[in-house]
Amino acid sequence: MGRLVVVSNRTGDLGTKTQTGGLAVGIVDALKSSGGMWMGWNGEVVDKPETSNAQLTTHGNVTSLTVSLSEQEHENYYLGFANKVLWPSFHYRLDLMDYRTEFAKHYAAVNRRFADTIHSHLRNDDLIWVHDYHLIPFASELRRRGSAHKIGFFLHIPFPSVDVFSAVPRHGWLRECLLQYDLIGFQTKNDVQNFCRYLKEHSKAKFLSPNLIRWQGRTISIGDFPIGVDAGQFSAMAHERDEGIELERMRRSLLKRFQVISADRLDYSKGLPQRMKAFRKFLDSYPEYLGRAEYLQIASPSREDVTAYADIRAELEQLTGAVNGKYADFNWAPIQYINRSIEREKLALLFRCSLIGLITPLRDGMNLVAKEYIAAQDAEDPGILILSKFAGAAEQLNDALIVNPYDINEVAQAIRRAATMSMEERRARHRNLLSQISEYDVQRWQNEYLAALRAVQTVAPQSMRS
Ligand code: GDG
Repeated sequence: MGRLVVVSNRTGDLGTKTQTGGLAVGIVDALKSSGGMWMGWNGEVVDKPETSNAQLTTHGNVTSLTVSLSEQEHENYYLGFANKVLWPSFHYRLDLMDYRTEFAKHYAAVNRRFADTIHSHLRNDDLIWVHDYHLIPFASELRRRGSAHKIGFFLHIPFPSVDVFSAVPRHGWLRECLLQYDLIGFQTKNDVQNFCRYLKEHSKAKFLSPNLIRWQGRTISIGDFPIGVDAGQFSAMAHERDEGIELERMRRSLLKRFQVISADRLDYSKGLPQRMKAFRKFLDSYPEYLGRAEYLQIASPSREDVTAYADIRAELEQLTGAVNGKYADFNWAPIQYINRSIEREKLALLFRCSLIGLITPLRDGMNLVAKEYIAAQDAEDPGILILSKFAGAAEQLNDALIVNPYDINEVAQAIRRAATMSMEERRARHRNLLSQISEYDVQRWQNEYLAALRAVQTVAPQSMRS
């Protein structure tokens, strides 16, 4: 079996024993089991990066290959094309899309530089797994250099409907680039459908079967591979400090209080203002919960150099102030809003002692927080997950209370329903949810993706049409 080569915008930390995110754990495990290389940006922005500046470090049988970005590349490739064009449009926010030709130029150039950097390090039998929207043109750049490797792509964010994708400038080019992969993986069946529908309407690709196409002499597989979490590890973290949790529980039950929790990167796709308004609506409609229900929103800072992110932050601060100003009392405030990242262990504990996990993105590829919230619960006294129907996770997690995040009343009603749900129903729902996330965990995600990539039939690459 050949090595695994992972390429992503940022690399994970191979040096530390405990990886912070579930995704990093999955990738590091896969890399260690077959030996391999992880390539990406090292997070540094420098004056003049060159291919020869790439850093190579080895940890056991895994090598990390990193490059830095120039100011211009960071501005145009990362903040520009990736986060002002692809991120908003793939999340159905065409209104926030800001396209400029230099964004696309640098996006292509950085992908070219990534391909140049890694090319001489590749072995013929390497299996290459490329991650996410930053690197769509990566395979086409490698093919241009004669690569006949099996190259797979996995999109972590949603693939939008035909009308939305075809509104993205250069979508035809993006399509041609995607079709240079051997396996194109998405989070959900809905994403696969959107992509296939787009191909049928906008390309001459021939469908050999629903998930297999023929294009320019090559065969390309398309599939859904819903990403999961390491449920056992997250649950263990949530149960580490039992004593503190019990005290917190007792305090809450004495005061007849309960906590609603959300944790997200502060991103406009996550539906934070709508969620706060739903909580306000819940308090307006059910004043008996004043003094009892607390909503804790952890919003870790993200992409602060992009204006749309600063705007959403200001809106949240204003909303928190307004709701607390109206309802807070000397010993209670309805909303606790934390605009910084907190330790993963603490997050797990907080999930465990919160009665309701309120996860209502307007769009999300999957949403790992929803799965982590389930993993953190006590089977005997589990909390309830309220989940947006527009999170990829909703395709699997039918036993959550599924809501339309745009419908403030519906979300407020769901909070009420959760607050009054019987223990029997809570346990039954949690049992089913836990078995879902345990069965479809992060290990299974990477096993199934890599098995599908190994199984693809490749033929010699064709040069791309411009
Ligand atoms: C993209 C897609 C897809 C959050 N706050 C803190 C913190 N987190 C952790 C969570 C979770 C991760 O960050 C967030 O993952 P999500 O999946 O919820 O969202 P994105 O970052 O948007 O991820 C998404 C994912 O890729 C994987 O494919 O599911 O749809 O958008 O693990 O726990 N972690 C710590 N402190 C925090 O304050 N330590």
